[in-house]
Amino acid sequence: LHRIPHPPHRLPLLGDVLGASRRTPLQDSVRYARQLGPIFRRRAFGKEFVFVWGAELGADLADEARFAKHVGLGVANLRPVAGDGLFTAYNHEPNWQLAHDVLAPGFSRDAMAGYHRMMLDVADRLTARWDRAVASGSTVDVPGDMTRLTLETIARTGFGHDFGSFERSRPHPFVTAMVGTLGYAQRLNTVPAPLAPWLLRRAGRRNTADIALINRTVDDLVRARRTGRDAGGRGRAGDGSSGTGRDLLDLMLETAHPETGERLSPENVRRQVVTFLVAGHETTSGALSFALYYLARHPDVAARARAEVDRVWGGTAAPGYEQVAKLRQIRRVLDESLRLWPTAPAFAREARADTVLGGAHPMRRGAWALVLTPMLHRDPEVWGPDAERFDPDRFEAGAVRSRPPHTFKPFGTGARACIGRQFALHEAALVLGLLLRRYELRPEEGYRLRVTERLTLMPEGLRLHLDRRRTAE
Ligand code: MNH
Repeated sequence: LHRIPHPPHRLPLLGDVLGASRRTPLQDSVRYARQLGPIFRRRAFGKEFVFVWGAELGADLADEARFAKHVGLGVANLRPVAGDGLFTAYNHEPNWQLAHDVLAPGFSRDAMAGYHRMMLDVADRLTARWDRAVASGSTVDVPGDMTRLTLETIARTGFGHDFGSFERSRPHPFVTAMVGTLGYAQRLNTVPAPLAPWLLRRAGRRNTADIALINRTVDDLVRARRTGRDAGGRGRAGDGSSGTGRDLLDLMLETAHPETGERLSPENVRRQVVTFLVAGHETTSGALSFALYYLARHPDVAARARAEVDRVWGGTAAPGYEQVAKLRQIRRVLDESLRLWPTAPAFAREARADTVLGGAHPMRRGAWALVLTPMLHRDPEVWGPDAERFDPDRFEAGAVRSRPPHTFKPFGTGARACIGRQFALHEAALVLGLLLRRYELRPEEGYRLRVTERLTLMPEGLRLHLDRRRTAE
């Protein structure tokens, strides 16, 4: 450990806090990364973290034979609310494999095709809202509206539930509670563990109330399904003309494991619903928000992507499932936005047995390090001297092939990588296609990108001016 560099001015007790803020731990780490290189340590309030980036060490940590997901820090802090749900389960917990296998069909191609119709319905509510903003000449709140969209999408496709986000002027209480819990989980890392109950006493009480509200919401939703009513639901995945006819909740309540015949317990179902509602919308909302930021900033890129939408979709009012994957330009915009701002900005890897990282850093069994994705994605040796520049052409097929493997990891890696990747990419590409076809996007004058952190990343205060396109129906 002593050979791994750390910031120069360490304070006793407090550690490496000079020039660092507890609101932006991730962005501070990126700054340290630039000074200290592809492996470094940060100590804060009695805890020491090892950060890793760079093609060589990143690829080494991606080796599933020697490393596995580590549940620590922010992820572990979510255990009180997400328990042994898919995202927060320890590798050894039997419910991980069980839930993974039971839920896998919910993310198949067929299932996705079944969700498509509902994704379109939710997107229509967004454009109705944005049309009203155009009519009244006001700007739109991008992160707020993307969060409405992604929450409704996962709730309706996964659980047949309708939060009514577009009918509310303020976020749904579930969202407020969830944001509170994410923020609390992040803050727990910024105080010494033994003092947390005292320093965060009021925040802790709030958090308890937030978790209670989250559990209540989820229990209502599950009870409604069990008794045959969909609380506020308007149609489920099963109503579509294609797809598996079962949504995530059906899969969890009705299916047994194909080999063992085991079923998820009611407590575990609750944990999974919370997990999907949280994991399934924050990150996608951020990804869409950053993509819209860059599209507004780069009219040339937007014009190219828009021309492709017009060409591929033509005048069809409702593009089909197949027509979304054909939007190559939009997919590159999403990839490039996730390169610069991977909205789940780090993941942790632990050694399965004693090993040596990158042939130089000995690690004991269970020792772990954080992969700092934003820096992995900005390594000049991999991405070139202009790595900080937004350029979707980096994801043109030839360019992708010429890069070393394991250098683009917005969805994590290995067995515990994101199960919702295709879901997120389909939803995001569909929405961006619809928005580009309908509007011209203009940045608000004087807006400078500021990124907020609450475990996930979001462009703070991003508002856009919209104009309806003449050519749109
Ligand atoms: Mn998602 C795991 C990023 C969208 C559900 N997700 C992960 C991980 C990353 C990630 C990174 C791995 C974390 C780790 O190793 O500790 N996820 C994203 C991003 C987006 C995203 C950047 C959108 C963009 N995720 C979604 C959506 C869903 C979802 C949408 C659900 C519909 N993600 C999950 C679940 C896991 C996960 C569940 C945990 C998987 C597992 O451990 O088995």
